[in-house]
Amino acid sequence: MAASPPFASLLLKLAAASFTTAVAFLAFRRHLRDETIAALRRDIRASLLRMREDDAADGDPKPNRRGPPVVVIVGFPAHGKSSVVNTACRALSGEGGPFLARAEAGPSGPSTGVKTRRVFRVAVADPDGGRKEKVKEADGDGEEDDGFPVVDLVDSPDLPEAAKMTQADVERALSLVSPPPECALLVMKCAGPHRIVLRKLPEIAGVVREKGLHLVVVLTHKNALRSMKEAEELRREVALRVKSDCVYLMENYTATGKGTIISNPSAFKNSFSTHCNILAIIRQCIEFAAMHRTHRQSKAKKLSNKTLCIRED
Ligand SMILES: Nc1nc2c(ncn2[C@@H]2O[C@H](COP(=O)(O)OP(=O)(O)OP(=O)(O)O)[C@@H](O)[C@H]2O)c(=O)[nH]1
Ligand SMILES: [Mg+2]
Repeated sequence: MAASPPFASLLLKLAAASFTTAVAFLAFRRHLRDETIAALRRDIRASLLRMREDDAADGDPKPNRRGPPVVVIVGFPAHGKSSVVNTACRALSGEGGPFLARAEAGPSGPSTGVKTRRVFRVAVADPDGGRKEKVKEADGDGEEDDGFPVVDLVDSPDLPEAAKMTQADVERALSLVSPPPECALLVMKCAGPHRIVLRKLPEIAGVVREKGLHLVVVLTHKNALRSMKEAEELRREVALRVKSDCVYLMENYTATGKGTIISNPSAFKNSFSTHCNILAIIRQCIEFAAMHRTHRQSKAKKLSNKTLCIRED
């Protein structure tokens, strides 16, 4: 039976109203998401600028200045260290469009990746201003990028396979970095067998703490987990083993995903969850780096005061 004209027009109006509501809801959600990302970037920029001001106020001659905070990325082979660098570069510099890899990520499976330490100096885009951001490989001399708040991400050579790893390997991975790291980011993948890796976590966390550094853990390949419950259980177990709540789950941006330059450049879309996670991780690392710096400075001051007292005596 055909609907009568008033009833049909009512249906049409209802459909139009529902469509408008859905569009408004999507636009509002998009706005909220953009605001969240912008707020995270603003926080990161503010922390970096504060660190730079403190550094300048310290009055040290230039050679003693620390420069940008240094975050070392450590982990077992092919767990996603280089991909974390690439994801961080994309999110921090506010990039859109096709995927652009800065760090060389190897194929999945046995590690074939970079065996030398590489430092990536990443400038953080200003969410409220122009897009003058850039990423470059740093020469490690502590020089600031002119005017941009920057952070140094060190893609370190991997640790040996978990079964063969010793404390000395972790120490070596941390001490190879120059200038010395101010925070450590441990990368571990959720996919595949990880019992042996989990067993090694307390050892790694112990060495990192002995070096006076804070540890942040990122669990990559998040999409390989079947449920939220599984993800939460893994997160809790890792947090327990490393004795820290700073454990994040994340799906990296990778060159093998859909929408890369080769497959379909226009199809690569930023993910809200990946952006949020990596920015939260970097913000945490910078906060830890700032704490580490303050602690070192106050220790150095105490030491110099003591020396002065001894000389006066
Ligand atoms: N699905 C998925 N793949 C990832 C993720 N992170 C990394 N990969 C893939 O895992 C493989 C290894 O990643 P890399 O970033 O090269 O890992 P790595 O730790 O730097 O490896 P080595 O330097 O060789 O030890 C690559 O094929 C990446 O594309 C992730 O979160 N999800
Ligand atoms: Mg690598």
